[in-house]
Amino acid sequence: MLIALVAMVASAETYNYLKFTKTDNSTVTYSMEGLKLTYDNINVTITNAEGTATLPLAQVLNMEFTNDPGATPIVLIGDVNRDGEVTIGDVTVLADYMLGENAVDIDLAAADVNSDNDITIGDVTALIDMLLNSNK
Ligand SMILES: [Ca+2]
Ligand SMILES: [Ca+2]
Repeated sequence: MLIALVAMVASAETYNYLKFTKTDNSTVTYSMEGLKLTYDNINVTITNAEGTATLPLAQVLNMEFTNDPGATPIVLIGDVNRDGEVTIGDVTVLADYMLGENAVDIDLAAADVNSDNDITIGDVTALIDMLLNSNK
């Protein structure tokens, strides 16, 4: 499977998107820009210029390359300032936003670190926790 996957990626340079069909027949499409796939026995991890997403392999029915638009934007949770990584800079930007600096352009989906559909001080705390844990 690994060899097949690598060959598919290598031959896919003319395609713009990679589409996964899941066992429930829903599909997710990812931009090929900077695309990299890694997987273990449980998950396939899709990394592209927009971020990283993980799909359980058990849910993947089919994978195909396509030129269809409509790529699913990948949200890197915690990357509030959308620079592709989660750093202390994201805490600063999120804190600025919390302080009412509404001119601050943040990625609201990425800022909802604790996934309660609201941007609160709890997300700042969760983001700091995330950073502390990633530095262990
Ligand atoms: Ca960032
Ligand atoms: Ca939240």
